[in-house]
Amino acid sequence: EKYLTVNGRKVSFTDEKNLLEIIRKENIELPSFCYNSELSIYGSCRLCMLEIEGKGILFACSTPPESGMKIRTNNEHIIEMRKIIIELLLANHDRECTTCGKSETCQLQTLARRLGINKIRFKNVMHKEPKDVSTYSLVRESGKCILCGNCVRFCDEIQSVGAIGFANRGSKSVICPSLGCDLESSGCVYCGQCARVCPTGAIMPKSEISYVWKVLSDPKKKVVVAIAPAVRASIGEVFGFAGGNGTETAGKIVTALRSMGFAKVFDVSFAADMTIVEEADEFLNRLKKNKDMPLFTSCCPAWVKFVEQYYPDFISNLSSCRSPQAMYGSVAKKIMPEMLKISKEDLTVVSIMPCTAKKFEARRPELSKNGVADIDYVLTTQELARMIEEAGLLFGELEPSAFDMPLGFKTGGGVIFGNSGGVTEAVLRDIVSNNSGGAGKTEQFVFVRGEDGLREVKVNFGGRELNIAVVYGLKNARKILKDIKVDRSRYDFVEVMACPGGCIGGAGQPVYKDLSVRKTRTKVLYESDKTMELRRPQDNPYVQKVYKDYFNKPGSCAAHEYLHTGHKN
Ligand code: HC1
Ligand code: SF4
Repeated sequence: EKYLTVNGRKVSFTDEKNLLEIIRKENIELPSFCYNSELSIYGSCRLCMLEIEGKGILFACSTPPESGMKIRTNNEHIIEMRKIIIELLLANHDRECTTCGKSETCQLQTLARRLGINKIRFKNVMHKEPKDVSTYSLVRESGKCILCGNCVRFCDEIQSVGAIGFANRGSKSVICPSLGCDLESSGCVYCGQCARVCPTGAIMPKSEISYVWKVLSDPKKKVVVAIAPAVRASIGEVFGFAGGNGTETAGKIVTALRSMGFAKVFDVSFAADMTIVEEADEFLNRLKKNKDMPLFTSCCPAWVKFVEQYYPDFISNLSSCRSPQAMYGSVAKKIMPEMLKISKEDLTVVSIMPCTAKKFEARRPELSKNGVADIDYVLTTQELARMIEEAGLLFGELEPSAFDMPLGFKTGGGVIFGNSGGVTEAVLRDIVSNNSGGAGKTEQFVFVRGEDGLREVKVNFGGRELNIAVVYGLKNARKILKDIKVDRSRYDFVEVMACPGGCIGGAGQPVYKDLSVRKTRTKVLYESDKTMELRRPQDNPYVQKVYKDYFNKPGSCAAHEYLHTGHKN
């Protein structure tokens, strides 16, 4: 075993690549803006400086450990240097903290407080550019950028999109959309992961909170809302309880939303069950005809935009099924006016998503009828938490209550959607157990689960082998697409989610740094699935009833009108 000492404490290490990893494992706070274990080492912020006996001042993120090193993370000199770094950043920063959406979760603010900075010794040189509000998903404020480069590296290294980059040199350095002007024209796919790794408020999900409060206070309007699967896995983090029981958390969310004035509270997992029923039918048809194979899932809007923009040759491989959010929207707009006894114009449909790209998806012209969008507003989990706070509700104290019917009933298959591999597992629960004529043991497909961003599984199906790829991160998706270009028959079914871990890791979720947070969220959804009365999407009695009343059967003309869409380049 190898040892070094940190602030006089003996610490063992094994294969850690740098001192920062070792020191943080010991629960010693060593600040850094630009270090992110998912990304390459950049070493720009210089905050993780430390003193190593015999070597002087070095940076923890870029120094490999050596046995016997004697390290100090703090002394008067280091603390003073860190203060200077922070003060220099603040002298060039839009310091409207009270009105910043990142207030209280901003790492710059936190560090300034922790270092006791109460005065900035340098002249303010901040140059304020207008906000970039060109997209439905994100807002950029360059005056809040500290040039850590996390966004640039995420977009490049994990998503392989390269929509943002550095421009200019020296003191004129800025981060900006790659093709110059704004994010909308940069090739961005709105995954929002740049915002998740931004330590400040330089890039943030775009808020729709004020519109939703406004419509809630309009006595003429009835507002219905639905929460995405992944929301129940993370909102507790904001209110001091991470993990927990997803079903109970969802129940608390229902109570909160009712007390805010929503007329009906539904579950997007209901629509996820519908998506599976429809997509499984589509898959079996394509498999039979060997047409447009492999089938690509299409519920992740950042992935869909990625294919449309960068791989138009593969558009026909995308499932034509609308995403669960979009199915919920079109079904709600179709059936709710009658159920609520109101005119179409008086119905507002809101969804709550872990995702920034869903805001963009909802604005797609194909997902509207006669110029009216099926989904009127999309809030993120972060925005839901903010609204709960604004409403003065103590989330932890709320008694859970039940979702409204019919769009509030779901099976476990609709809940696990929020995890990478969840869509695949739900499809398998549908097709394999239907095909074998049995109830199907839902636990038999757990092999599609996992933490890797690129997983391959084989499943025996009606005498043949199905080859399936489960992918998250668009760079991984690119790899798979390259393979498929070479060999079209390599896979039968490909699930892609843009965000690490799937929707639970979406950029609309509460911001996290520690990767264990993702594991906890994943577990919440799988545990929640276990407690569901029904686990296979096709067993959802309300889905069956909606088909009977409105869409006849999967793949019917009516189903195509309301539950499918076209993708374009
Ligand atoms: Fe997702 Fe989906 S699972 S895309 O990850 O198919 O956002 O949670 O709502 O639409 O159901 C997101 C999550 C979500 C859709 C479903
Ligand atoms: Fe890149 Fe995603 Fe950010 Fe767009 S939203 S700039 S694709 S990381």
